[in-house]
Amino acid sequence: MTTRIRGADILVRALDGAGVGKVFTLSGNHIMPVFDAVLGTGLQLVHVRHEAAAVHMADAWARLTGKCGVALVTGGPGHANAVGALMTAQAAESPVVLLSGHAALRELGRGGFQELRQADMAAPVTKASWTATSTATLGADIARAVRLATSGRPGPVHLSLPFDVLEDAIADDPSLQPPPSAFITEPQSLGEAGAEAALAALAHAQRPLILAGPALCSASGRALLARLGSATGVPAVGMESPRGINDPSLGAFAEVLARADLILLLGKAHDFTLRFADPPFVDAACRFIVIDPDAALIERVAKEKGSRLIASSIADAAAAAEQLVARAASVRMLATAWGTEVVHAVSYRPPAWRTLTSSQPGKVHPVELCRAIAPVLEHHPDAVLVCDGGEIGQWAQTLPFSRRIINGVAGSIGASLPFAVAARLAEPRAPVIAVMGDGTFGFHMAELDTAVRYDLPLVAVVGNDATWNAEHQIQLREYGPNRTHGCELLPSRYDLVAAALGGHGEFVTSVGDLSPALERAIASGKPACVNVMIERVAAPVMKRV
Ligand SMILES: Cc1ncc(C[n+]2csc(CCOP(=O)(O)OP(=O)(O)O)c2C)c(N)n1
Repeated sequence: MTTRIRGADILVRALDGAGVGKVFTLSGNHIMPVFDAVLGTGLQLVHVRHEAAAVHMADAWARLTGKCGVALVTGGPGHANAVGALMTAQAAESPVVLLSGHAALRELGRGGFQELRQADMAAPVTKASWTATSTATLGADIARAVRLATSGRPGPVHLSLPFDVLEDAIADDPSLQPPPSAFITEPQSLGEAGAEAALAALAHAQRPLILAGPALCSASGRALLARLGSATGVPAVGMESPRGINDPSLGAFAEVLARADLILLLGKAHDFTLRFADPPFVDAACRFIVIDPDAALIERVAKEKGSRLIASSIADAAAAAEQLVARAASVRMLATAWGTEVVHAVSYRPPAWRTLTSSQPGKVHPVELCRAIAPVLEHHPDAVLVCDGGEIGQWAQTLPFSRRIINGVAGSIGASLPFAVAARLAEPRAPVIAVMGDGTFGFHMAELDTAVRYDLPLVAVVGNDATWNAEHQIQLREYGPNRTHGCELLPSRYDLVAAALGGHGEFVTSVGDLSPALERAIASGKPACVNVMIERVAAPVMKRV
């Protein structure tokens, strides 16, 4: 007798086969067959309080584990809620698959429940976006989605799942499950000639720089960049912030960038983060090499820089970096003193910060906040630091710590609590510290409930200035102190929100109370909020002169 199998079971089997592990989800009519199919399998559902949070969690999971992150949401409004969060994953080059329930194929055009052109809606924020058309090909759809998300420049992929495609049962057959090879693609390799050309050009430059994009800004990506830097003698810098060359993590990097005579863009988009590599940010005579998985991004540099683009190759950034490391020994680099100069610039932090104290009673300066967090990170190299929010997120990014997740090039605030929940799942032992603004905390505060339900201790450190301060600072600068409005918040007790949801709360108004409060929050073993009243100051600007 032939066994019959539902589309939902084929889907779950394929996800299991992909080694996905966890699926971040929020229930809904269209996807209940999938919830049912998960029972008794190796997949774990993590059910959350907002669909965007499910995507943010899948994103953070992917960034920390290097595996594909999967979010599963219901059709129509559930899908619409999830789509916005894909932009953050896209700009962070994070491999995420968004699976959304969908009106049944047999109801389309007839006014089906929550019928929506979902694939069209997700298309601009994904590498590929489509709707499944048959039960028999669902396994192949999943393999394609995972393969696309994780290959080339990693990024999000969307697949809509019509209800009848999930519900229909067909005769089971081994061919319904794609082979392991269907989930992966061989990396695009740099090739001997491409590697030699890049290394030779770097060796002859006086002040070369290698710039990498977000895909190489994970802890392992940064370790690879460090190896690339020492193998070639050319400083290799990862860029993942919307503040680009002024990212406070990069210290006084803008000063050395302006003096570079050759820039190798290694999977780093030529874009606003580099101020389009125009003078005075980049020298008018600076030459470029581009190694990138996307021909369109190479084309962009050719158009922008003309003959100053001296070499280019289509290749995946990580694979290319490994190939450059392997071949670097054969090349004599001239750039050692320059390399030291770049390292000093990037690690620069104003000396005055060591002793800076708040001048406002009842408030802590963001520098003091970072000084209190630094020892926790030093004692726990496996900790995860999450930085989010406007100005306070920039201060937190000055902490020199590579196992971190920031909101990223999309410049979207609000993901930090979902990020922290996923970080705790990826790192069950060391502390997860998420620094965010008070405005930011409000986006996904209900995810503290998710953390409580799944017993995931994390520490949300809220820099509470009762303001959407980044925008307030723009008003101050551009329109003057008499025209600031529409950016005020209340000095709310977010710590009590955490306590009300079953977590731990700390309220801090003086620097002396900060470290003990952090320690108590970590020791509580609960999801915690340390609500710190801070001064309303602008993000740091790192100028050495
Ligand atoms: C999704 C999204 N909405 C709005 C903005 C614009 N924005 C950037 S920073 C910011 C203020 C953030 O306030 P808060 O989290 O309190 O941090 P602060 O700037 O006060 O340190 C806003 C509204 C954005 N970047 N992303």
